[in-house]
Amino acid sequence: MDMMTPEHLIRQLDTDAAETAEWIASLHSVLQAEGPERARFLLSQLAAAARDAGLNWRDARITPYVNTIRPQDEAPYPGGADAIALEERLASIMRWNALAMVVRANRAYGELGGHIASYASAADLFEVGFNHFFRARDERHAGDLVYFQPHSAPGIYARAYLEGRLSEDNLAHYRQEITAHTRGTLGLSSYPHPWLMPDFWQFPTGSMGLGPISAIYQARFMRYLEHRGLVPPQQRRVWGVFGDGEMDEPESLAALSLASREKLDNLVFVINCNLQRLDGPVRGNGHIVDELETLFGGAGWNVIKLLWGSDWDPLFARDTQGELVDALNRTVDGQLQTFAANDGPFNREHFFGQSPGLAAIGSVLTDDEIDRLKRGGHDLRKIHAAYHAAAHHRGGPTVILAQTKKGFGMGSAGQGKMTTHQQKKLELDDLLQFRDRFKLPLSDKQVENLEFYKPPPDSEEMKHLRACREALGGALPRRVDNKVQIAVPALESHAAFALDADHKEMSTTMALVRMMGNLMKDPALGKHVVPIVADEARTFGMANLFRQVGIYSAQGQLYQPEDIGSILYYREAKDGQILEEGITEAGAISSWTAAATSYSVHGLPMLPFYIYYSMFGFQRIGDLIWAAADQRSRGFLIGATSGRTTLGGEGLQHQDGSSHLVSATIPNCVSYDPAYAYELAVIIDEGMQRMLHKNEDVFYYVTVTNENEPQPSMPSEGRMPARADGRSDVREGILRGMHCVLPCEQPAIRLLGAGPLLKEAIAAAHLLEGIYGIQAEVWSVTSFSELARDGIACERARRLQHGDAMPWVAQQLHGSIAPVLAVSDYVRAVPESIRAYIDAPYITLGTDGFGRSDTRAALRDFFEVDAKWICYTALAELYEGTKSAEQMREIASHLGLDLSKAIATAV
Ligand SMILES: Cc1ncc(C[n+]2csc(CCOP(=O)(O)OP(=O)(O)O)c2C)c(N)n1
Repeated sequence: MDMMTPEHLIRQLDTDAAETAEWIASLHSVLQAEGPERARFLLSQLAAAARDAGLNWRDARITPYVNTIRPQDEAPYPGGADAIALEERLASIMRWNALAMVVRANRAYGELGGHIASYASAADLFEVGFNHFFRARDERHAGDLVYFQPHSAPGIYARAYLEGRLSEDNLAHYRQEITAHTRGTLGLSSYPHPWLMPDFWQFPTGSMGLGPISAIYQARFMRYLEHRGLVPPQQRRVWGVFGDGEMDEPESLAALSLASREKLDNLVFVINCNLQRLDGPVRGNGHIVDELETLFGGAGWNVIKLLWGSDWDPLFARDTQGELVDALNRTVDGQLQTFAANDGPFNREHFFGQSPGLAAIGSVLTDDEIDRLKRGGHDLRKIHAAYHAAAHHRGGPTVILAQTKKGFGMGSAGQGKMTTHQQKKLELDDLLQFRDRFKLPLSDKQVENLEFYKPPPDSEEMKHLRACREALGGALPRRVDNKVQIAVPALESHAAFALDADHKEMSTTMALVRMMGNLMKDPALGKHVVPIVADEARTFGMANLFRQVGIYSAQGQLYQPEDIGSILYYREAKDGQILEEGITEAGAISSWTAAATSYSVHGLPMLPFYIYYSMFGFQRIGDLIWAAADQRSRGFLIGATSGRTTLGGEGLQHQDGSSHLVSATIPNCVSYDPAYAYELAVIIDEGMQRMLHKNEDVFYYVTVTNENEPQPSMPSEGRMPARADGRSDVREGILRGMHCVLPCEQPAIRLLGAGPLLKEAIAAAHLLEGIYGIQAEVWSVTSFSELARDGIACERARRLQHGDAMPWVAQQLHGSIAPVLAVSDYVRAVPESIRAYIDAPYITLGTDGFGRSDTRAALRDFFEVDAKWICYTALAELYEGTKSAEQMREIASHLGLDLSKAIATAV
């Protein structure tokens, strides 16, 4: 063990212990005589004097390895010792049922997996929350929001079982959702997944790190709604219980300063510091608690260390020489884990045996008592005191660093073992030991059969369990699927300029921002719109919104902005509508998710538009979008400055060729890459109808570009089949993925152009006709992914139901066998996704490879997606077998193309 801890060094540096003692005595007398305010003042004066003297001194920010809350400051436990005894029994029962659930599943099917050790360590942390703090939503209170550590899910199910919310049958189908469904029951998802258990889980946390950042932005969004007067202020809190290993994820710590900057005293993190992660210790050679104390404290959080149980208090009282505290300070986490994994005699020898003073302190305990010494996170009284202090803390968020034992109570089968995270099968002996350890009223046979246990309904435990939850508003977690509808304004009211654009020049980004501005003026919908940006509003021409609706700031605006004189000045306001997140796509998407789930979380539908550089969306924060999808988000993600060749000079890291490939993999994400402002208008309108009016759990990903071009009006007729009312249905084509923009009687080739490359396809059609006399038809493909999904569904329906379902793309291209050539500003895999549904030769052009800086024209030539390359590719297809290589080279040279150039994907 390394003996050179800071405290050890301090002892060595203390050249005048008597003088040190005098200073400390002075502090104590000030504290006693004049109280903590004065003591704090004096300390800050001392620090200032040290600074003036050039001492360059700074508080180490690490406090000793003991509880922050002194025993005498602990809030009394509601119900006292009797309640504690009942709650401990309940926790034991939940521990058993959670364990039985996992072991049973794995006895039957070894492949199912599951975790015991995480909940074993977190059970008491959860139980104090459930019994005394976590407020559920009822008619009086909108409820707290609780983020549950994902691997503890079995424990949350175990509680719901005792509460009568889940049946034994449900528990027996843990991690068997498909089988359960075939048996007419509900299976239990591995981790919190609102998609899979929509009446139960509110927040997905399975991917480490997403819970913490989401919880922070959720607390912030709660404040936003209050400050904008959209929900009444209530004492609501966001509680997040997370793992200490999980804190290594960048997202876990990324938004800490936002929480303190915005004084989010509605936010409490409980970090379950069992000192282990999956493979081994989180910080074997240090203290994760101290590291987190420094990080959270430095970010301005109120930090509460909850390390030792009440049975340690008398030991600390006897520690007059500070030897015990010293020993704890220098015992690193790897060693603490070893102590957790071993019994009383081992701990007496190796911990208390370090010095005669320590041995004397430990001598009052039997080996069994040493074995049972509790860590803070397993002591209900201490946990309650910490939660109480956190709930009453004002002016900022609180983190409780709760020390626990991983696999608590699993004995030699798991407690503190390196392998405990993966432990899901226990031998009978271990199970019997567990039963005895937690005094469960189960016979050996019942243990062997892994029977679930529920005390009789009129038992003291069950009465207590019910009374606690009733006092807190009912069961939790519970997701409410509100069906509140918001009237969607008529399309013409906000998008007439796009529908009748009449070749006015504008980019689709400009059109989007203008529509959004109009929507925000709508009397019914306006206040529900939440524009979100990550420091890019000006890039997207949104500066006018600064003035129109203001930028949200919890503090209002405490300064005179430099541009106060201008009409578009940078206006921050407490009731501002725009969420300007700064340079954090992870933060912005977390805000978006909070707004996009407000319909359920707050019973108040909101309509968020998060507008960002498309490259920094699915690629950068794809997992957060995946979690938002799981959470049944509703809103718009706007991938702006999108595409590989449209962003001109921005180059490799910025040019996006893949977001549509990724978005297509998210089942409830509806993606579009529109070319025209009127297409965009129709898509936004449909999205609003589906999300706000029909309450569908979908969200939209729409790419827009900043390329200014003449915008056509929406055609009043097209090639679409006439509807019953006689009008052609361009709208349907836009929404289903393609519509014809340049019809032709007998095309020799059909060109499918998407997004910004539609104009290249049209120009190619003119080249083909003008130079080569070849008739080409042009289609605007607004969504390859919608076409592909439809294709997959029809193909399956034909195979399984033997009907004649025909994919939309096949219907549209039906009646001709002319080759089809598709071009996209995204990788070729995007247009390739519809190949199976095209009954003609099909060729695709796309932008595989790295982006680079140049003009749009140069980039489109480089990626071989401009009008000339489309023209050449069409000719190559049409002349196949009829023109020689020499003739094709001549054609290329006539078009100005270099056939010997390197492929864009070359390395
Ligand atoms: C992003 C991500 N990476 C990896 C995992 C796999 N994983 C699941 S739990 C776990 C260890 C968790 O340790 P900790 O946060 O300390 O929680 P404990 O189970 O110890 O309470 C890991 C690596 C995951 N779920 N998410």
